[in-house]
Amino acid sequence: MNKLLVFLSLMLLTAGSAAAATRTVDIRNFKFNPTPLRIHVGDSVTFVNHDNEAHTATAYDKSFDSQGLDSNDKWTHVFRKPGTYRYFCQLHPYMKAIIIVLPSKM
Ligand SMILES: [Cu+2]
Repeated sequence: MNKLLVFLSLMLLTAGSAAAATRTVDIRNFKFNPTPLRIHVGDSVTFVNHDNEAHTATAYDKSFDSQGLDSNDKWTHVFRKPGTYRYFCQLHPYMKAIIIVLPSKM
């Protein structure tokens, strides 16, 4: 019985801690992947350019901008406000994607 209680307490503690995650958006063949990407407030997103061509990850609302990423460059941004973030590549404006930031897990 005591062991069960300890186990249940640990489960609750684990579920209650909102550990920030780091997710990756791969830029490959002139596409952002995955999109849409759903994350939580406090999570980080690392953009990785796998193309032999420079790209940017730039929010339409200017809330983030990777600037130019050359081949194999990475850039990380922490999302601190919930919302739907539409972004694109300034060098290839037809490259568009979405990150949805949900409120933090309680
Ligand atoms: Cu591009």
